[in-house]
Amino acid sequence: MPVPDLTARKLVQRPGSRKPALPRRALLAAPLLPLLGGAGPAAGLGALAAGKGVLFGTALTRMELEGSPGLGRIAETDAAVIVPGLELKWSGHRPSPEGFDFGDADFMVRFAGERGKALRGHALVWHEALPPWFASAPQDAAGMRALLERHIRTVAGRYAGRMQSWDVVNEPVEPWYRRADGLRETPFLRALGPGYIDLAFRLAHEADPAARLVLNEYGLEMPTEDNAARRAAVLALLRGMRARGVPVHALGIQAHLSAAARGFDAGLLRGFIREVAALGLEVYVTELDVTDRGLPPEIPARDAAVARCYRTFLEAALAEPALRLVVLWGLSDRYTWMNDSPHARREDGLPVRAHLYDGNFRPKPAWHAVADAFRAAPPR
Ligand code: 9MR
Repeated sequence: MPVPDLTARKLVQRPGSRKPALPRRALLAAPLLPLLGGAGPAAGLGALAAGKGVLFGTALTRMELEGSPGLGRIAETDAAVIVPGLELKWSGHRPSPEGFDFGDADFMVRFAGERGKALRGHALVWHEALPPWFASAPQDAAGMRALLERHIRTVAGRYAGRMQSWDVVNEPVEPWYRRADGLRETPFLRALGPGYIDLAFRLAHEADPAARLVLNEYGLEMPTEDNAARRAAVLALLRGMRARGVPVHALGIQAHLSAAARGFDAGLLRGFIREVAALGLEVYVTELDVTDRGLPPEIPARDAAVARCYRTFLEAALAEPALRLVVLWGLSDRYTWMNDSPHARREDGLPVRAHLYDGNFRPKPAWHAVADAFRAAPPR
């Protein structure tokens, strides 16, 4: 049986630029990361969230920032933490097996540093967004171990002290494979077995002992059988990691939501967050966005439903004190992966209105819904 196209991310990667890397000294001279509380502008969502002890921000890319000054302005206002959306993936800085090209990643680190923003790294190990040469790299245990060691030491080491957190392993779970442990079969798993996950976290911790280390996963928030299997696999994985003394600090719930989906169960989400917290871990919402696929075309109705979805989800998640970070997977409808995904894009061909700002960087009802959710949240 062929592997289903479960996530279907089809956007073309921007090839890494050839600009010289930023000297390490310049990186270290950037303002030290503002952690919880001190980050963000005087107004905006970042400040509202910080008032409740939550770090709030967005993913962005260099290409988007260079294409739209308006995007930089809203990010400056609302985000206290910036996540480079492409630049820290292997495809973003590994042009060849030998080489690293940190031009784009350094641009993003500078963008955040110059504005006093925290940074999160995404992602050290992911089965997607691998460069073309990866397929012909050694896939045996020794070869894969050497590849991971060099990659994580180099990348996490370069930005050590600058990252509030790192997504160390992204999307390791996929019940479709029917393994007892619920893990996804990836080149890393095939070469090294499930131990590749522990290995990646240990390497990341050695390279950047200050960063919070995150296991990031999707499909965890809905009361469906599929999501239940994912929750169970994630909990089992995290429990084992904690028992083995692996340096894992948080679970990242991606939260790619759908405004048309029915049956969201706040109690179930809160119960899951509490189970993760009971393992001694924090919980982050790492990639929040809301597709309006399946809703009628009228904009006011779509915007209202999307806003409701943001508010309902965040009110539930923020009610749990373990929830410490909320990152949106984009701020404006001008740039969204959802129009390129057969699962998230609209069937009528209209662009999705999935984010807090429209394509011209004007705030939508969703912006106010997120603000209201933070205002209503208990402090932590
Ligand atoms: O939004 C990202 C898109 O622009 C990229 O083409 C794609 C591959 O790099 O990744 C998308 O972001 C994904 C994230 O890295 C992991 N979780 C799902 C996100 C949406 O597909």
